[in-house]
Amino acid sequence: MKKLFLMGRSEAGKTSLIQAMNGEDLHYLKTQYTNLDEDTIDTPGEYAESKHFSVGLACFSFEADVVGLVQAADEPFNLFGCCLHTFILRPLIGIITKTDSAYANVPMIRQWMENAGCDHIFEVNNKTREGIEELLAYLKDDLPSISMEEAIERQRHGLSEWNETFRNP
Ligand SMILES: Nc1nc2c(ncn2[C@@H]2O[C@H](COP(=O)(O)OP(=O)(O)O)[C@@H](O)[C@H]2O)c(=O)[nH]1
Ligand SMILES: [Mg+2]
Repeated sequence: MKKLFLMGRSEAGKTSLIQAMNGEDLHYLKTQYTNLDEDTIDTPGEYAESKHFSVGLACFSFEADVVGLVQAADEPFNLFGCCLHTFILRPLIGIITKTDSAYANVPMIRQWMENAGCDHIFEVNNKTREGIEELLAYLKDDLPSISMEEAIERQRHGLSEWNETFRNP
């Protein structure tokens, strides 16, 4: 299973997403500090909201296999800039929560996530667990491990280490 690191503003639904992935009923828990468990890393939204702390997110991401950008479908503004994937040395995926919200604007959040450079975008409702199976299916397998030489070769071609389309010449 790929280890998933979650980042996003407070109330985006990160902690609830972990509860939904674990098959638990949602129960509100303020995230006071970074929580690590076997398959996930949950961070307080305040990290994403402060320019001083946000650098820490890049550091935590090194502990993970995949970085999940979490944004609720009814978020009124975007905290994350374009090409976010360029300073994170992990695959970046987008997870849109609260798709059930009366104020949901999924196409707008998708656009933000595409601009950020997300490889895959998942839409979930943590309350009903809709969309959770698709996310779990993506996370199911470990990332293929490659040798140092192969990693250097991919970097030489300007490709990410996990790029599936790369073939050795
Ligand atoms: N309607 C709806 N509410 C959600 C969903 N996910 C989370 N919430 C609610 O949003 C609030 C904030 O969720 P939380 O997981 O603590 O956000 P975090 O700050 O990103 O960890 C809680 O009251 C959750 O019950 C969802 O998919 N749909
Ligand atoms: Mg939380």
